[in-house]
Amino acid sequence: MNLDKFPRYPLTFGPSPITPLKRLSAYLGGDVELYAKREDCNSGLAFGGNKTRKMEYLIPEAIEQGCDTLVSIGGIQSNQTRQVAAVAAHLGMKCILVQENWVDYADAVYDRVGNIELSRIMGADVRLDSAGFDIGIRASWKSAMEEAARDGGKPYPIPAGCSEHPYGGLGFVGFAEEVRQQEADLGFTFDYIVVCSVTGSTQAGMVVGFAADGRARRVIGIDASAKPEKTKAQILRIARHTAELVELGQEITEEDVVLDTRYAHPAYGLPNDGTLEAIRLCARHEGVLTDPVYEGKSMQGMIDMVRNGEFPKGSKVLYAHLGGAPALSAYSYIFRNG
Ligand code: 1AC
Repeated sequence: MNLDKFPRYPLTFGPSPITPLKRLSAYLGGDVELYAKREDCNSGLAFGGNKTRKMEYLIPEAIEQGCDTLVSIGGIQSNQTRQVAAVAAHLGMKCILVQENWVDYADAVYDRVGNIELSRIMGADVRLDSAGFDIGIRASWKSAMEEAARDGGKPYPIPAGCSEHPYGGLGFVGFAEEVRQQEADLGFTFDYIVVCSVTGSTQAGMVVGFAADGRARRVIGIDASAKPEKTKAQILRIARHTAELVELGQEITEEDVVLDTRYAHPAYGLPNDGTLEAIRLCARHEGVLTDPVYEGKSMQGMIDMVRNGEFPKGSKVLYAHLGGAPALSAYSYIFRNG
């Protein structure tokens, strides 16, 4: 496997920390040891997150092409768009963000606080669009690109979640390499890696990265899109493409993409009772914040699987915290009593 041939522009602090979730593990019976890899504090750029790691492999091309405007898309409370706004500000570029109405949720300040507030503070040109949830390439995003070019700019396209970008999977191949180095220091290896999936390139990169040591199927994706067929197909497609890019030397099969569909209900961006219980449990046992859109659902999945005995006794499970917590204030009504 050869990831090093791709240029990388540093946007993160370096390897993100791995911390034990000791009190949560004990609360759940102590048969499974839970750890978290903290992509939610991987960078000083507006709290960082998984997309900041991915952009390290996109930005060299944007710079090389002389681009002056990053153009991206997501839902109103998109983490992707907040991280693109931060990277653009950091590099002295302009930023256009199309923010679609992906979530049928009406907290009074949903479009004013959290991620979208931060993007506006960082100077992004935020454009609200009434279109609903879809992880594919969108007409509104293409026209934002065309408009930027018509205005004399040189736009660089960064699709939702960085996922449809040809290099969108590389960052999380690097994540797997990083985990292997950290495992050498820790003196043990993780049996399972739990990750939230929506647009797919985070899990796709991990599948490729962990395929290198036979652990592709130990990456347990927790679907949060509530449209799992599309998400799974996208993960597989991106993983296969990424495997070719890094010369993995083995085929990625459908069975290598494990996507658990039990926790996404009722819809993308909307928590169920189990999501809220998981958010509170993790916050109250560990002081670690997760959100109703992404990490609350993967936390819910991991907790439920421990409770059901789905991880063999003695397993070490690594939870990938991708950094969705800045959306929490947009759900303030749900948490008005804690
Ligand atoms: C859905 C890509 C996604 C975001 O934050 O916009 N994770």
